[in-house]
Amino acid sequence: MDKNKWITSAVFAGLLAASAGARADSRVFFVAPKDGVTVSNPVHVVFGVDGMTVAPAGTMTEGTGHHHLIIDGGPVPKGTVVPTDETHIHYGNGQTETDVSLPPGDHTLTMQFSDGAHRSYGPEMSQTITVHVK
Ligand SMILES: [Cu+2]
Repeated sequence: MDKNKWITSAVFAGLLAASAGARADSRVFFVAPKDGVTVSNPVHVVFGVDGMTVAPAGTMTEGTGHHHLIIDGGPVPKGTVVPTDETHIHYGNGQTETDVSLPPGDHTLTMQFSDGAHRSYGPEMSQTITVHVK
């Protein structure tokens, strides 16, 4: 009985440690575009964040990070470095808005907040929306 209680406590402590990267009340969200809208190129994207601070890549201060836009992908697992390619765009100067051109049709846009070394804060610091490009 005592042993089980200790294990439960250890697991709980581990969960707390694992979530230390982002505060529980932090989130990111698309200010624009809105989920489900029809847009035309160039698509103006505005990134929002609550509970953390945008800082240029290389800044390793706790509670800071920068935005990434992932086209037709999904969130990057916590602790994994966000790839750099045509569908994973880094805003390492601390930009909070951008214009992108997308092929006509339906696309998902995922924003992912990551630390100064581009390590993802995980799905809880991401948001995915769908847009229809004319
Ligand atoms: Cu990055």
